[in-house]
Amino acid sequence: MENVLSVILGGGQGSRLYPLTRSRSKPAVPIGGKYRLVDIPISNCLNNNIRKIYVLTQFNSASLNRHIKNTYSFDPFNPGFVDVLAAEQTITSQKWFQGTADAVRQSLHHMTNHDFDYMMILSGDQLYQMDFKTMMETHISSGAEISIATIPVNAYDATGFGIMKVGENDAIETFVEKPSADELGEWGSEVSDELKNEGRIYMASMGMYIFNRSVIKELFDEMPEATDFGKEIIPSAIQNGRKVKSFLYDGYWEDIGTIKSFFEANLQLTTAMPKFNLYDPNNMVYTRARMLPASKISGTTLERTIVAEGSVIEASRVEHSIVGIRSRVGRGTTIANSIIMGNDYFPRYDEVTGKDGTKPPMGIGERCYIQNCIIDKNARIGNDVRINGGTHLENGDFDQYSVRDGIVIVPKTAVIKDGTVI
Ligand code: ADQ
Ligand code: ADP
Repeated sequence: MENVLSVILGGGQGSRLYPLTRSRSKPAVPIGGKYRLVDIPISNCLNNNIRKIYVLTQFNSASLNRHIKNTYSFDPFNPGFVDVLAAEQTITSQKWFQGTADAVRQSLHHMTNHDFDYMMILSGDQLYQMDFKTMMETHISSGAEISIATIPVNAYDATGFGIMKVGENDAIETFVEKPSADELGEWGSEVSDELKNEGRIYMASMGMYIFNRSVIKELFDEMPEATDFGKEIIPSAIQNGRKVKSFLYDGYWEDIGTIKSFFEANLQLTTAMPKFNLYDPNNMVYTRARMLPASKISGTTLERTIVAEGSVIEASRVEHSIVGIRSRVGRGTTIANSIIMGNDYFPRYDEVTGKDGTKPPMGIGERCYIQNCIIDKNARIGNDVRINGGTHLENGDFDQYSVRDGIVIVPKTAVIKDGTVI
């Protein structure tokens, strides 16, 4: 895999994950109590021995740069790099990344100095553990110019993906980006009885591509106006007779680009046997090694809950929830179906003891009830606060919180005063 360079598409405006992306770029969004979204594709690369990695992002956030700098270091005996490339103005381009292909096109001049034969393009908002080595071997042995990782999906999901028709020897014959429900009829494929019974007859692109080095450059030259892989580059490459192959994947893979899918994928991690395995020594998920004390828990019943390090929990009950690094939860509080992202630093002693007195300390106060909620980092939730998320709440952005699909999001550093009811 030494001759593979990997490019992680870190996101455009990040509007679907707003307000989690209000003050950080999408790859820096915290997940699983102690990781960041970008740790997933980077870990997949490192576990497959891909060690030249670029993360493309629309805006340069301090927390992303800090996280990458403090987490991924290599040495002369095992060389490699993880570099963030943010949209930048140059003599030839004054614009932000206009789409996925445009992001790669605008960043290409940084990459061509490196020695590589294949470019692997990955999305920054997916949860999976995948064997890239087999995909690479299949790409080479089939003589493909482009390979696309493929997963069978049902009709409901199919309209949100690039859908393809696959012929003999896994050759992709046609490709349409996000077909409408009316168009779907003609896009089904012949699949096994098991998949047919599940209704998964549509071959969807996972947004992961391998391009031969020369091919990506040629395609950009042939289509100078194209800005998107799914909408333009891939369908045209197929039409122009390029050898484009499908690599069928049958493991766990989840798109986590929306608040709802992000929320559900996080809470899935709390089940006894999660589909995404954080305990697999052969598929480690790497993140920043922080020097944090172990968590301290007192008088709390914990059910299906992940508690990250550095936390002090005195709640009555926490259930089906993720409690992130350096969290603080006061006495008598109940938390259910929620993600508490934790804090970036430990609050000062006088804040926690209330001697400061200006606003509630960072963390969650006493006697609160919190359900169906995402509480971002450094938020201050006072005492006797009641947040009961659910579909009875309307979507919207309010003073100190937002609602998406019944999930209440308290953004980073927001303050919810004592006694508030949402
Ligand atoms: P989408 O995920 O809808 O479909 P898109 O929104 O373009 O496609 O995002 C792909 C990835 O690139 C995401 O990680 C996104 O954050 C990132 N990205 C988007 N715009 C970017 C920009 N301007 N700069 C940097 N990064 C950017 C794609 C394919 C489909 C396929 C699905 C699978 O187009 O064919 O089915 O992925 O999820
Ligand atoms: P982590 O990876 O542990 O989440 P980050 O580096 O993203 O950490 O965030 C920690 C941030 O919090 C750093 O920028 C750090 O300087 C900042 N920080 C630490 N202590 C304080 C403080 N007392 N007040 C404000 N910010 C702080």
